Amino acid sequence: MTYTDIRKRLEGALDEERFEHTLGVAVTARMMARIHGADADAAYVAGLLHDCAKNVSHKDKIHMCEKAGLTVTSVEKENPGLLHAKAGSILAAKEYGIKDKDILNSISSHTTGRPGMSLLEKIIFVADYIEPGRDERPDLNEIREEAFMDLDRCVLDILDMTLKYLGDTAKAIDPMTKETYDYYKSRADKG
Ligand code: DGI
Ligand code: FE
Ligand code: FE
Repeated sequence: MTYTDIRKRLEGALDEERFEHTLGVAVTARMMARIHGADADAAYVAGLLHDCAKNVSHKDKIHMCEKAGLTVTSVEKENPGLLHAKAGSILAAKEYGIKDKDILNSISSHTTGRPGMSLLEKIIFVADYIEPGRDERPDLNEIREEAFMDLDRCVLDILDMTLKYLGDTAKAIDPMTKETYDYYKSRADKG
């Protein structure tokens, strides 16, 4: 599929706001890839597709993941919104013809992160948070600077804010979010 094919298909699969967000993540990821020495085309495609399963029903997401042999955890069953990441990587492979494992992993890990993310995974994780359409947080300017200067620090700060936000709203914390935080925190502490 060409970029245009992917964008057209996504435009049909997502609502307008989500499609705009997707374009924002794609161009942000492409710029970050240039700065950090990652593959800019891979970053663009991963950015485009990272939320491709956002409008899939909860039932279908669970079904897709189980059919693909992926474990669906109890937290994911109770918060099926989390599953748009794993389901997205399945859809990206099946419906958008993506074969690159690093792109598929970047889609799969974009919501909770995971310990030991690749450069591309970190870029997508961060680009999702800082794309220009997301302007609701006052502390985003600092995070946006970090995204280009110190990627690991930026990943850690985003996880920190996400955990605080989840705590404030009393939403269940996915153990993977906490594990990812602990991993990047211990690396930062080691210097
Ligand atoms: O899909 P997006 O909205 O672009 O962004 P995303 O994939 O990062 O999803 C954001 C949502 O995911 C946000 O409302 C917080 C939620 N989230 C992230 N980590 C966790 C989580 N929700 C739960 N319940 N537990 C988590 O650990
Ligand atoms: Fe998402
Ligand atoms: Fe997103």
